[in-house]
Amino acid sequence: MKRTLVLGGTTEASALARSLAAAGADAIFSYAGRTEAPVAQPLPTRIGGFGGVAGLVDYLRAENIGAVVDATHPFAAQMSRNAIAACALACVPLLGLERPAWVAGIGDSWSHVDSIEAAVQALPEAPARVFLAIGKQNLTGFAAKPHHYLLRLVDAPESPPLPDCTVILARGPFDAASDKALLVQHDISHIVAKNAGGAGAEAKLIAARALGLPVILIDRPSLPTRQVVGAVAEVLAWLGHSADLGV
Ligand code: 3Y8
Ligand code: NAP
Repeated sequence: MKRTLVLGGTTEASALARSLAAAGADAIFSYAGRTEAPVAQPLPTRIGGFGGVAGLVDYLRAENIGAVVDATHPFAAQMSRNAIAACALACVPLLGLERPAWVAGIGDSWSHVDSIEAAVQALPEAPARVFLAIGKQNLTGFAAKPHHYLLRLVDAPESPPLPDCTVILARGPFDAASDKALLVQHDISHIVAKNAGGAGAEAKLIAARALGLPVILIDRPSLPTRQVVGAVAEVLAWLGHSADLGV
């Protein structure tokens, strides 16, 4: 019996895991191991990198994987690129489960930048109070600007990531009311975020709209062409076409 490998780490991946478990599918869920205690999944779970493309090819063969669903975050570009290469080499079907990028609506004051460095440049020169909701990777560049930073991280950092910052620990998904209260409580003037899409990270943008705050949004990296769907039901249908997957 062929197994399905789910590359996880997002709200959509967790929803897919619940559907696959309910369908009695033979599937395994994969985390990178970026957080100390990731949310438990209702599927057998592996944690840690595969060891690049070659390691993933070996894994696909050794575990008799018949299909891969890449439900990783849009900014997990290296994992997605590796999955495209490894599935091509191992001749294993690959499907991306991806949420659409956010699009500004009425009342939004967003500026789009194409990198973390461009986000730093887009911040004002005069001191501001910035909600940096981009996790704990790639923070050092923001020290170049004299701002107070509010950081929301999943795990406590070993040392303060920036000279003038407040760290709060939270895993999300988040809600707009709480994020609005957070922005007011910390007297935030600017928000920096990744264009992650999805509902789990959108709360801060809804809160920013309500408060009329500017948002600097970092574009998601581009990926090589691959088959992509936007809903769990489409993944289940795709897996259903491979009858031997038993889904
Ligand atoms: C380890 C698994 C679920 C998944 C929940 C989603 C929603 C909450 C929003 C903010 C933004 C941020 C960050 C964020 C969100 C969901 C989703 C999402 C953003 C967990 C998880 C893992 C990670 C890794 C972590 C990164 C960091 C990014 C925090 C689990 C909770 C900022 C991305 O400490 C670190 O090194 C953290 C690293 C990659 C980005 C970064 O560069 O630092 N996610 N997030 C996954 C693994 O090991 O494979 O711990 O349970 C998953 C979720 N994070 O099941 O409901 O689907 O987007 N995660 C961003 O979008 O900007 C927080 O605060 O508003
Ligand atoms: P990345 O930069 O694209 O990947 C770096 C390396 O981490 C990969 O080459 C792979 O290692 C390993 N890896 C990544 N995702 C994996 C997975 N699901 N299972 C097994 N190994 C994985 O990844 P990232 O941006 O650090 O994201 C790591 C995890 O956090 C992913 O699960 C992602 O969905 C989740 N996440 C990321 C963000 C974000 O902003 N980046 C936001 C929310 C959630 P090997 O090369 O050794 O195989």
